[in-house]
Order: sequence, then structure tokens, then C-alpha cells
Amino acid sequence: MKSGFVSILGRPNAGKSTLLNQLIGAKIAIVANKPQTTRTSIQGVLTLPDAQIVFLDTPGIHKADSLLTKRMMDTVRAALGERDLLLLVVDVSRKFGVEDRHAIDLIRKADTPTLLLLNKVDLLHKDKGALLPLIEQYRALHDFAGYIPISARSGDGVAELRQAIIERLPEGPAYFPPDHITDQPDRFLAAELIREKILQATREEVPHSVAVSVESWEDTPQLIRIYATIYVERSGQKGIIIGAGGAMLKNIGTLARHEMERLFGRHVYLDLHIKVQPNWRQKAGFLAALDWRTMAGADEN
Ligand SMILES: Nc1nc2c(ncn2[C@@H]2O[C@H](COP(=O)(O)OP(=O)(O)O)[C@@H](O)[C@H]2O)c(=O)[nH]1
Ligand SMILES: [Mg+2]
Repeated sequence: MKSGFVSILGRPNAGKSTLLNQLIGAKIAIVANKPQTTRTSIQGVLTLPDAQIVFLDTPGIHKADSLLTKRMMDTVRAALGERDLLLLVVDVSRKFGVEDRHAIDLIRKADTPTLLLLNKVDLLHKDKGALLPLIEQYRALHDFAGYIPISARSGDGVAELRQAIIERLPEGPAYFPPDHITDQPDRFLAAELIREKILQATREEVPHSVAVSVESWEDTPQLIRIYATIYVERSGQKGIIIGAGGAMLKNIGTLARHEMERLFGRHVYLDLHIKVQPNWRQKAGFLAALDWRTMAGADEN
């Protein structure tokens, strides 16, 4: 038996959360083409007959400008310690930038073997030759343990990646029972699915200003009844999310509910409210209440 701890790192939108879902084979991390989609670290456990891999998905490496984004970068740094292997995910369709350099600096300091994952190769179409100069560019910056082209979205290269990870893990026990796939409580997963639908439907500053909290969760024999609050920072944002005649909010609720029903295998009744909470990204108490690790009553679920 082999087992170990593997962190997934990279700049925003590189495809880290898409990769985690693909590796685990279940949607446990939300995905959107917006920065700050992942705001906290997300554990995903893959159990195979001869190996168990404990993955940690992280917020994108970026320059922090609010208390929220500073907390996000603390999460990234915490994910660098005491790992067996790191995965640095880069988007091959984007030019190398300051955030990529920053990511490499962090990895150098961690002094842990790192696989470079060249993600979104599906966007290169037939131009696979474009990968070689990119690999050379990264090789010149850091001595990676391997260079693996993948498409996190289509799953191309992911089986090879899994094998490459297992080869580098030490002998060890399974740390979790085989049916454990994440440490996130169901009510947090539900809140995240609502946030994902909002991120996918909005633009500019709205995605950054949205937080979602599940206020109440009732299990009945027929269904799960979920009451959630969407927080925004300004009343204009509230109007955007409600949409003309409430159409946007209705659509967000329907999409989120369908995904919850798939995830929990139950019927869901979902009740959504919107509140304006100016400047919440700078408020420590509010941030603590949002994170399931620190929120009040976290051990109820
Ligand atoms: N074309 C393509 N898009 C991808 C791939 N992986 C992720 N994406 C998209 O990139 C965006 C960011 O993905 P996400 O997983 O949230 O990135 P993260 O911020 O690194 O966690 C989403 O729109 C994904 O659908 C891929 O392999 N190919
Ligand atoms: Mg993410």
C-alpha cells in the first residue's frame, strides 16, 4: 500500500479545481472562469486498491489585497508544508506571467518534489509542438520531478498523472476509510454550489463580492430543505443577482438545486435570500463565519 499527501497549486484559473474533481471522479470543488472561485483549501481523497492519495486543492496564487485574499494566500502557504508531492498546474494557453514566477518561487522554498502539469492541452489543437519550448522554459526555472501534459477538463493524461503520483508516494497506510472523499460538510458543499452558479452567471466585481451561507438544513424523509443567504457588498449587486422579474435568482436556484440533488442523492427544496453586507471581505468575524472550519455550529453537521 502506498499513501501520501499531495497539494495542487498554481495561479487563478489554471484548472486546479477541475483537476481535483477529475482525479477524484466527483465534483467536490466548484469551477468557474473567474479568479477567487476557490477561497479555501479543499481536501479530496482518492482510494485505490493499492494506494490512497490525499489531495489538497488551493486558492490561486495571486497578490493579496483584502483580508479575504490574504487569508487565501495563508491557505496556499499552509498547503506547501509536509507534503509528499506538489502539483504545479499551468495553463498552456496563457503567457507566462508574474503569478507563474511567484508560484515557482513558493515551490522552490517548499523544497518538495513537484510535477509540472501543462494543463488545457485541448486548447492547443494540433499544435502539440508548442509544448516543448514551454517545458524548456519551466525546466530552466526549476528542476521539476516531471512534466506532464493534461487536459483537466477532458481527462486526457489524467490516468498517466495518477500513475506518476503513485510512483512517487511512500509506502504507508490508508488514512481514511474508502468512502471518505472530502472533509467538507454537506452544508458547505451546498453553499459552494450556489456560489458557483452565481460566479458562472455574473461578471466583473460581482463574483468577488459574493458569499453564500447555509442558514438552516432540515432532513425530512422526503427531501432536504435548505435555507441559504447570498451576501453581496452593494445594493446594485443585489439587483443584478435578482435579475429582471427575479429571473436570474430563479435560474441560479434551479441550477444549484439540480446539482445538490445529484450530489446528495435526495430531493432538495432550496430557499434563497439576498442580503447586502458592505465590505464583508475585510471583516474577520464575517470571514470566520463563512469558513466551515471556523464557523459557529460547525460540528453539528
Ligand atoms: N479548455 C480547458 N479549460 C479548462 C481545463 N481545465 C479547466 N478549464 C477551465 O478553466 C476555468 C478555471 O477552472 P478552475 O478549475 O476553476 O481553475 P482554478 O482557479 O485553477 O481552480 C474553468 O472555466 C474551467 O472549465 C482544460 O483542461 N481545458
Ligand atoms: Mg479553484
